[in-house]
Parts: sequence; structure tokens; C-alpha cells
Amino acid sequence: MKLMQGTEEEIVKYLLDAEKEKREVEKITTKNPDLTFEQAYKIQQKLIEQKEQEGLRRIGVKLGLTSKAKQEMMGVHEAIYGYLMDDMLATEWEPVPYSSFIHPKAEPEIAFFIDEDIKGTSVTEEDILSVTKYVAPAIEIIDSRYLDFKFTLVDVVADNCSSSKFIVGNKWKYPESLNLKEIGVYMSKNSEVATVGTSAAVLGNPAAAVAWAVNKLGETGRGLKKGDIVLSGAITEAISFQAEDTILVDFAELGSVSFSCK
Ligand code: OOG
Repeated sequence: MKLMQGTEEEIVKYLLDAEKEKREVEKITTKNPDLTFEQAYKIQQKLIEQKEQEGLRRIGVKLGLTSKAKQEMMGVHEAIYGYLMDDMLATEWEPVPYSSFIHPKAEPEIAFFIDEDIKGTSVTEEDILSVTKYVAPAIEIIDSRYLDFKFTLVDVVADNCSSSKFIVGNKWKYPESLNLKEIGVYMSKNSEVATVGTSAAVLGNPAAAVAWAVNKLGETGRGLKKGDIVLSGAITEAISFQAEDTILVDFAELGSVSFSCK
């Protein structure tokens, strides 16, 4: 489908304004119903370039829809990826202002710290493990710019896969020191269990999800860089939270991570 001149730029501005002004907007496929998956990734790329022009730095990649349950929910068979920027990194010790969100949700994820550039189209789980310095417990806060968090796959890709903030726990482990596909996880909100899951939900093994992302990036000559952080995809469903809430995720032998909102 050919877009009218300037349409991509208009969509980028529409989504970035919604993010800056913390307001929900109608999904972009309402006005552009024929938008393709490829065009959505091009819009995402332009959105990231715009953020870079505004002084932000790309610090890694995130995966979305990596669990079969979430793929079925969306009627898709593939994961999606977006980018992490330096202003998305929040810390455990400082409450995250609720005013920085529209309607946030928290998801437990395993973070990978990449220690060597890696690129290709036939990258394996083992390749990923060999370039990963550490894995760490993480929470991703997603905050779709779309009304009521409702969108199609094309919409969410253009919106940088709902990325907003993330928190990484302060205990890192060597990936070979644990069985990455058997990490039991529970997430609590204000000390009450909100959801439970296991790391196998992420494409059988979170390292396989990271390999998928590298191969996907490889199709357009891109890859991961030394120093990148990769969020490998939600292990459970996302849980909504409000100001004053505290979310904690326990990842068994990988440790725990938490944040509060103010
Ligand atoms: C899309 C992003 C979900 C994940 O890990 O599945 C995501 C959404 O807003 O549901 O980050």
C-alpha cells in the first residue's frame, strides 16, 4: 500500500504528542486501515529517529507478544520488537511518578546484558547465551498510547510496542549459572499475589526470544550491540497499577525486583 506523502511523519507526530501529553488516542488503523506490518516497522523506526533527534539514546531492544497465550489473544503467530531508550530506565530506589503514564501495566521479564555485537539471520539460542554477560530480573512498564489499550498488531508495532519504562534488579547472574527456561515467577501488587508464571512461557526459553529478535533485525542488516539491554518478553499477563502501588516480582534463583509509584 502506498501512503500519502507525509503520512508516516504525521503518524509519528500523532503518537509522540500522545506520549508527551499523556493522553490516549484513537488507534492509527482506524484512519489507515490498510497499513501493513512493514509500514508499521518503518513508522516505528522514524519514531525512534525522532526521539534520537530530541536527544535520547537507544540503549537496547524489547520483545513483545512472545508468549503463546498473548499471541493467541491477538490472533498472531509472531513476536514483535521495539526499542529501549535511555529515558525509559527507571530505578528500584526512586518512586516512578504516576504522572509520567497514561494507563500503565507491569510485566515480569528477564533482561539480557549483551557483551558483544551480534548480527545475522540464523542466530541460535546458544549464540545468544555466548554473547550475554549477565541476565537480571526486570519489570517492563507498558503504556500503550491507544484508547483503552486496544489495538491491532500494526498499531502496536508503530507505537514502539507500548514501551514506556523498565526497571532492572540489582543482582545479575551469569546465564550459564541457571536454567533459563525453568524460572518460576510471581508478581505481587501491594504484597498480594497478582499473577504467576514460568520463563518457559517466553518461546520456550527467553534466550530463544532474543535469538528471534536478532534474526528479525538481521533481515534489515541490523543487530544488537555490545552494551545493549534486551527485555525478552512478558512471562505473565500485564497487571495494571495506580499511583501509590508497589509491584514486586520474584524470579526464584534469579532474585527479585520491585518499584513503587508515587
Ligand atoms: C504490547 C507489548 C507487550 C510483551 O512483552 O508482551 C509486551 C502490549 O501492549 O500488550 O511488551
